[in-house]
Amino acid sequence: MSTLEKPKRSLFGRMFGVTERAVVADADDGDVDPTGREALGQDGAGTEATSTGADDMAPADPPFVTVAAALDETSSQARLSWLQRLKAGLAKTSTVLSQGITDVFTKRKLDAGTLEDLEDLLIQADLGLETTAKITARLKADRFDKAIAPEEVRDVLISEIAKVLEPIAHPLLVKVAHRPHVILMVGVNGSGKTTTIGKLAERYRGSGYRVMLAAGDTFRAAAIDQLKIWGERTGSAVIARAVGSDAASLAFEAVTEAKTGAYDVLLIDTAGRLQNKDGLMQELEKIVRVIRKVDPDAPHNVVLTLDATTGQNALNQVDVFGKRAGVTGLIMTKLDGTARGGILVAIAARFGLPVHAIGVGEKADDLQPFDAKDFARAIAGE
Ligand SMILES: Nc1nc2c(ncn2[C@@H]2O[C@H](COP(=O)(O)OP(=O)(O)OP(=O)(O)O)[C@@H](O)[C@H]2O)c(=O)[nH]1
Ligand SMILES: [Mg+2]
Repeated sequence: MSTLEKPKRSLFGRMFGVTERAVVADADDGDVDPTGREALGQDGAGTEATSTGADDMAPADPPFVTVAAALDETSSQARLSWLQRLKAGLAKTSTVLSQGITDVFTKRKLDAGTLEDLEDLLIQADLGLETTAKITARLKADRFDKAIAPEEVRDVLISEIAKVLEPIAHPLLVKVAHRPHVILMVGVNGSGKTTTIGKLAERYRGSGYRVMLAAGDTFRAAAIDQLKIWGERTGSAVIARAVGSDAASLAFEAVTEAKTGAYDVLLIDTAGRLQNKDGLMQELEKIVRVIRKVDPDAPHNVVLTLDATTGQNALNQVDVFGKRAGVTGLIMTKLDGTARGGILVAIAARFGLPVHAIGVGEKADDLQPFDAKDFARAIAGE
C-alpha cells in the first residue's frame, strides 16, 4: 500500500513524530527510531515500578504498521472535528474580537481614531503590545484614510497572528534513541500538568512507545492516585513513592528505572507551584539537577503547562519557570471556553518558545497539535 511505503504526515504524526517512524525515518527527525520495532516487546518495568499492562498493549509488528495507516486515514475527519472544537473553544475570544472590529469599522474609515480603538480592542483581548503594533502598523501603511471593511481588518489580523505563531509551532517529538526520552512537566497549581501527561501518554502508547509515568507530585496522595489512574487508562507503567517522599529522589529513580527497563518515554509529573515561591522553585531546580546526574542530556523537554484562562499572569509564569527550570516548550490547556486565548499570541511574540500542543478538554483525546494558521483563524472567528 502506497501510504505505508511513503506515509503522509498526519496531524498526530506531525505532533508526535510517530506515523512516519513506524515505516520510514523522517529526514528531520534525526535519531528517531526508523522502525519503532526495537522499542516494542521488551520487558522491564523496573523493580519498583507498577506495570499497568504496558507490554500487553504493545502492538506486534504488523498491527503497529496498521496503527500508522489508520491515523493517516482518519486524519482528515479528525482534523475537521478538532477545528470545530478549537473554534468552539475560542468562541468567547473570537466573538469579542469580531464584534469589536465590526463596531469599530462599520461606516468609519481607517484613521487615527479607528486605529486607536482597534489597538484598545486587541490589547484587551490579551494579544500583547508587539502583535497589536504590527497589526495596526500594517493597516496604517496599506489603508490609511481609506474605507475598509471589517472582513479586511480580520484578514490582516489572521495573517499577522499566523506570522507570529508559525515559527513557534513545534511538535513534541520523542527520540527513542534517548531511551528514555525524558519529559519533565512543570507549572503552577491546577494548570493541567497531570492531565496533559495522561493525554500525552495516550498518544505515545497508541503509537507503540513504551511509556513510564513518574508521580513526582509527592505532596498529595490524590495527585499520586490521579497519575496511577492515567497509567491504567493508557497502559503506561507508573513509578510512585509514598506521600511526602523527596521529589528529586523519585525523579532520579524514575530515570534510572526507565533506563534499565528500556522505556522509550518517561513523563515526570511535578507538584504545582507558584512561580514566586522561591523554596518551591529551588526544589524544581534540584529535580532538574538530579535528573542530569543519571543522564546529562535529560530532561530532553521541560514543558510548562499554562492555563489559558489565567490571562496576563501567564507571561510571568513563562519568564520565571523559563529562567529557573529551563523550560523548553509550552502546552496551553483549557483553551476550550476561554475569552483569554489571545495570551498565547502575546507569549509567542515575547518569548519565542515552542508551543507543542493545546488542551481543549479534560479527556484523553482532548490534546490537539498546535497549528499556527488554524489557531489564528479560530481566534479571529473565521
Ligand atoms: N476544560 C479543560 N480542563 C482541563 C484541561 N486540562 C486540564 N483540565 C482540568 O483542570 C483541572 C486541573 O488539572 P490537573 O491536570 O490536575 O492540573 P495540575 O497542573 O496537575 O494540578 P496540580 O497538580 O494541582 O498542580 C482538572 O480538573 C482537569 O481535568 C483542558 O484542556 N480543558
Ligand atoms: Mg497534578
